[in-house]
Amino acid sequence: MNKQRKIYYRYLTRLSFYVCNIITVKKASANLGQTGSPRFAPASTQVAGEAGAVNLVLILLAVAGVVIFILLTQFPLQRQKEETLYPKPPSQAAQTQTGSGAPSGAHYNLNIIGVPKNKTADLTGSQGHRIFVPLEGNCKINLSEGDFQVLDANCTDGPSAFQLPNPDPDNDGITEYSVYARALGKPGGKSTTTTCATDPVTGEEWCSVYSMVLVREKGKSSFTNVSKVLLYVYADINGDGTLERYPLFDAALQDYLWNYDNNGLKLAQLRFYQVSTNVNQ
Ligand SMILES: [Ca+2]
Ligand SMILES: [Ca+2]
Repeated sequence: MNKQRKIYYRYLTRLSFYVCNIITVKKASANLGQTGSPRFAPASTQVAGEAGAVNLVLILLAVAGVVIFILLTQFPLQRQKEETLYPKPPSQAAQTQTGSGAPSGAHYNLNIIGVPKNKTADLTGSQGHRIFVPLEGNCKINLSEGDFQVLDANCTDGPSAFQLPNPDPDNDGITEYSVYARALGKPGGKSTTTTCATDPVTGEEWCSVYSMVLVREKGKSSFTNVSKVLLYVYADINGDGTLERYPLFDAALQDYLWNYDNNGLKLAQLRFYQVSTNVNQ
């Protein structure tokens, strides 16, 4: 029981005590009138009747007092408690997104920067969060399992390398993390990224039937969830007419990579968030 409520109950008890006291005093005075003046029987009956009426009024007042006290004390207390526990509705807090279309919160950022053919990529001042790709043409970003890290930032002189965690070790379609992407830079560019891997038995390379297509339109660019496209290979590997789904680093395939096909996109921005995505939907 909290302090405020204790005070209310103390006042309530005190009020009841006063009411009882008044009733007792009234009853006593009525009895006194009856015993002290036996000759005035009609008068004492009148006093007793008045005392009864006063008692009824006092009891009604006491009941009303109790009801008012309950209304005053209980409801403000409950409301205050709820406000303290939930400053924001939980559903609203969970769904909070930034204006960019990506979730809020900590994330790993990776910039894929398009470099014109006659320019060389400046690899100095690296913070390890970008990969240089040809502004026009194809490039392979080899993927390996581990903490988020750029292992080879230059994709203009051959394949580059990126490391990222296993997105769905049990392959139930619920990812361990999510990846969001958006196109930035001068309007007009476009890139297509496809996840591919090699069958260790036949040596055949399989590419997912889904690709991430980023187009730089004019104006504000928003993030979209590309987890299904960048973290899985969907292909009919056994030839039964149904697509198989393999998350990155599934043992059924090997040498996972992103095939980056650039058509003038200056900057593709990827963000990895510690939230899951259900790719079954
Ligand atoms: Ca999973
Ligand atoms: Ca199949």
